[in-house]
Amino acid sequence: MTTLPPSVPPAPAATEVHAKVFGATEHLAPPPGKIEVPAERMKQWLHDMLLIREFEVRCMQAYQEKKIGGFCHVYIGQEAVAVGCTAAVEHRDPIVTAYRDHGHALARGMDPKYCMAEMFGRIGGCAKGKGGSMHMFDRDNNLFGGHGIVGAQTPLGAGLAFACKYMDEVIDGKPSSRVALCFLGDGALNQGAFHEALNLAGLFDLPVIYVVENNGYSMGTAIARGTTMAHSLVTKAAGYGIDGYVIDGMDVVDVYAEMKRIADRCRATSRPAFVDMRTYRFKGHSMSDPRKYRTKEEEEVFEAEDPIGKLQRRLQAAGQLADDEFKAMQKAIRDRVRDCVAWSDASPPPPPEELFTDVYLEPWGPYTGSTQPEMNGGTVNPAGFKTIATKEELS
Ligand SMILES: Cc1ncc(C[n+]2csc(CCOP(=O)(O)OP(=O)(O)O)c2C)c(N)n1
Ligand SMILES: [Mg+2]
Repeated sequence: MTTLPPSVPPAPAATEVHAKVFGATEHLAPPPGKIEVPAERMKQWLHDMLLIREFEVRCMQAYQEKKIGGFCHVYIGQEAVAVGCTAAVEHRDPIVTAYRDHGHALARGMDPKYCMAEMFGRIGGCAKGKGGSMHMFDRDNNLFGGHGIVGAQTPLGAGLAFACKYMDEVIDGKPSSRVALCFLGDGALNQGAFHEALNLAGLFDLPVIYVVENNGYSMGTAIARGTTMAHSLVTKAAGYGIDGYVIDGMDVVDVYAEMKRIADRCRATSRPAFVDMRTYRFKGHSMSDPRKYRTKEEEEVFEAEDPIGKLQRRLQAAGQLADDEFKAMQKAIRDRVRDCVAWSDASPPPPPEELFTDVYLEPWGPYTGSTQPEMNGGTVNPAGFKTIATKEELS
């Protein structure tokens, strides 16, 4: 088995509040050295984080207006994680995530109108309105969901890495060249599936990075109340022979710099990695959470670390972002998301026929029919959905 050098040594915790939320002894690693990121690239990240923030604010409004039903978990506060991580890998590298997935879809490049229509349960959505908030899926952008069962995506992350490695090495006869990113919440750490996935990833040398979006809470349960070794999650990965890292998920430049280093190594060695990404969700778990399990003071400490404000100030201090330019960026994003809402409002709900497509309807399965969403170039044709395989063709 390949031996890897240990991760960067820990630095002191930022404040007592951080220590209270994440534990006292395992702290943030400093960036490995100065990394040059062109201002234009940082501005793109600022834009992408603002787009996610605005999208989520409009989702919350639409939810209040009952345009969005079911569950809705917004990503506000965690934007730097999806944006920094996707920037650190290549577009052909697959990504899979949990149910707090709108940010990942947008960061990966899904047109926000398809994402919003999916939220609204409309035929124009990325899954034709049949998946909803927790099931964003975009094959062209190598996003393999959006998964509602806590931890369900962790074996899928191992499977995606296995498939990529198999295709590269066995089918194409070349070295393994892709890295899978598997995001999970801190709550998923206690699922059996997570441990089975890590065991196989370690055993089979799978190029997958498990990124724990550690926001300190699993619904209303503080991490230390429900998880052993909460102060040092990397020890869980060590048990499977997997290298672990702790990253400040509130700073997109740090996220990018650290993740780039980890992803490059994962790609070169075809070995898995584990990341304790320290972040914070500014809103409740879902739309019906009064947040009684944490204090206002604690929220204020993390709100002061808002990843958007942090990058904005950094660019402004460097003379790279004029006030007018920032305002114009904000306005363009507001207009764009408003258009997405209007587009989604105008999109019809899926017709009854769609109940019988994309499902394991017949015992001889897998599909009795499927239509492509508009996002994938399909024509939405409620009257005549197309059969892609018949029973006779399959037998
Ligand atoms: C197997 C399973 N058990 C319970 C639930 C209910 N549930 C939904 S979200 C959640 C908390 C998960 O928290 P975490 O993984 O930290 O993600 P976060 O919400 O913080 O992003 C739970 C218990 C579920 N969806 N699946
Ligand atoms: Mg959590």
